[in-house]
Amino acid sequence: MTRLIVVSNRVSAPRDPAAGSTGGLAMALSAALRKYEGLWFGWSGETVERFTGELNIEDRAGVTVATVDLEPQDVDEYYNGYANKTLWPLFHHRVDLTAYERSYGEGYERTNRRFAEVLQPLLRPDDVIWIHDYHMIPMARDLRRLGVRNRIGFFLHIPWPARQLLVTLPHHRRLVESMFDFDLLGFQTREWLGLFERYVEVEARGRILGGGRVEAFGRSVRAGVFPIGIDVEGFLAARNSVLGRRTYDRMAASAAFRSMIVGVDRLDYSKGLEQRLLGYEQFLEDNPDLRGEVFLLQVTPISRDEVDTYQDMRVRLEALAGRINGAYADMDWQPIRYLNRTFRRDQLAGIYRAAKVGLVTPLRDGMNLVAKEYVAAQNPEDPGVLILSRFAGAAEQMGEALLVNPFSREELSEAIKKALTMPREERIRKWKALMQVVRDTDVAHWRDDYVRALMAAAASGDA
Ligand code: GDG
Repeated sequence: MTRLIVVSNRVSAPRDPAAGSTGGLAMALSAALRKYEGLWFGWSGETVERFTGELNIEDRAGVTVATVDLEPQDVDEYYNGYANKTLWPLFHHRVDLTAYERSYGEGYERTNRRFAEVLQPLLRPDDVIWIHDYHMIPMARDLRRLGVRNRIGFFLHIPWPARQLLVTLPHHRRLVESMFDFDLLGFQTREWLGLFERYVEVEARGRILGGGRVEAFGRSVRAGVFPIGIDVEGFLAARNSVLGRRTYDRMAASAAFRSMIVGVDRLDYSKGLEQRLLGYEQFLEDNPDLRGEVFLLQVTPISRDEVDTYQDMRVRLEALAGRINGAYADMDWQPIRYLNRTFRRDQLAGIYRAAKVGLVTPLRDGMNLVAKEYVAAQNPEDPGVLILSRFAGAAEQMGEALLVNPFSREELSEAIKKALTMPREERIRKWKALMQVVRDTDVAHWRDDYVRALMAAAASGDA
């Protein structure tokens, strides 16, 4: 029996799947594990003084979860350091925010090695291993060094950066070379795959072979595009649940005679929140007659608060939202409702449905699932309009949205006006096309497509 071994930095299998408060990805991966059997391995989120490699194994709603505690130094250097202060900003085109610290790189390599050493004894010869995201790029190399011959796949949830930026990273070749120890590399979009191929051609003098293979460093690897999606049925059930409906009613009442615009994003500089607020301010400035007729509900849970950049940004956003409200609000109207909190999934679904406009304007984003959730939550008879950044991976699939350049306040202002005044037939036509894409490429499709390709990928070896 082939087992699927899922590896990710955080293991987020829900203890109670019915609670539905965890993200779509966690639900999909747990469903995958129930389908194929296997286990989910990663960091427990806890620290211990000295790394022991001791595993905590538990059953979470039919999914076996194996986690390991890390040392505080690993968390500082590998997680907060290399993952969140080096690779995340660099891969989101923020060289200005990228930390080039030798200790971070060393901590990253050490921690990946530790993960590999703990996982290796758990593996059986038929297991297929699926490693997720930028935290764990070198892990296949470390597993191979320990003699692991199994199929190993990698999926990158975030963008692949332009070559000119990636080369600012010391040891960038070493990082990319380690990717050739996988059997399959998965990217969210053709654009990210194209940038990876370009790097390989120019920096590693590699070649793009037929059949989705890339050759360099004397080896070859399969590389393909697997756009991630949402659990559409699960999301529709959340929307139709008691709480989903109740939230919709509450928001619809709160928005009576006004149009709600919604944004939902982790507090992260990649999401373009400051530019979004400035674009919305421009819209208020350009359309005095529409002030009082709209409001923006911006749901922004705090994230990565240990990192200075995120704390600074939090302060700037608070000031910006406060300034815009101060300048434009009236005694019975406030232009922005800015919330640093989370909601349950069913509540979010109700909120999306009550919003006439979904504002999804990241400066760079691997895919962006909020765009898909917003579409899935709409009323087919009277759907809202999605405004989507052309720099989100989702834009490659969702061309029927109003695509914008999120750096331009004028474009944002015009798109908001256009969305608010779009005739119903046009909204329905666009929504149908978008909903088709959301359904056709849902999360089960992503998972099955990837796992099938990984099972079929020839074991890596010399090119
Ligand atoms: C990474 C990549 C890629 C947000 N606030 C609440 C809440 N959320 C949920 C959303 C959505 C998820 O979090 C965010 O997903 P995104 O895709 O928008 O963004 P990242 O977190 O940056 O995810 C991204 C993704 O991985 C998957 O590959 O698309 O490009 O950056 O599901 O709904 N959920 C709840 N309450 C909230 O307040 N329950």
